[in-house]
Amino acid sequence: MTRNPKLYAILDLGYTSEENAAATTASLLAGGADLLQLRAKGKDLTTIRSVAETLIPLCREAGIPFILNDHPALAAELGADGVHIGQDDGPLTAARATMGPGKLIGRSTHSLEQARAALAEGFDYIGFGPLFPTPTKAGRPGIGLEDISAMERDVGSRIPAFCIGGIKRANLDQVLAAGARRVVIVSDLLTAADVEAATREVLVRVGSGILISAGISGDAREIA
Ligand code: TZP
Ligand code: MG
Repeated sequence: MTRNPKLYAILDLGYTSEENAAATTASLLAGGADLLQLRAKGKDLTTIRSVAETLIPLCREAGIPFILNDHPALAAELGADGVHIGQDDGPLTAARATMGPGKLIGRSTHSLEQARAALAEGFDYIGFGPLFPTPTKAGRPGIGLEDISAMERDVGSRIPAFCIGGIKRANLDQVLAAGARRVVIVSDLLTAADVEAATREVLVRVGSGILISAGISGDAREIA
């Protein structure tokens, strides 16, 4: 059944230790995260592989797609449900060829123009941001809230588009009021005293529960 993803959670090893990765992921999933990404900047492939192998069964059990940040070849080897790549990580066709059919391929976008380009290229979903400057992606300026409604109109109505970057429970209303319909929240969830409760709170606040046409697209519907 087609889902209407609202909250994309990222297990970022910059915030969560390898030892706590599985327990924290279990909390994100129990709280209702719709997708789960493993982000492990600066970690070697052996570490990423071993953490991923503990998270994938949790995601499978929850029926939630497991997405690897970067490393399409490792994502394919692990049998991940998708891979997330940045602006400098090459074209969709290369990632699609590596991953094979029926997998989710997402693109980070940092402007309305890049969001439109990712849609035109055929990505399954996008991240849009960072809305605000954030230590999780240090050195990148915030793009602000002004373009969210145009992005939702042009891109988010066609493929899932997740606003990202500096979003917290404390500013979530502002982001939603600007027109965001789906979000990624990293540090505010991973550093919450109760990760499961924080995740659930975000989901309730973002989700109207109304199915719309822009579900996960194509073959990937099956795993979403
Ligand atoms: N891409 C754009 S902003 C960002 C990524 C991975 C980090 C978001 O993390 P946080 O902690 O929710 O600001
Ligand atoms: Mg990348």
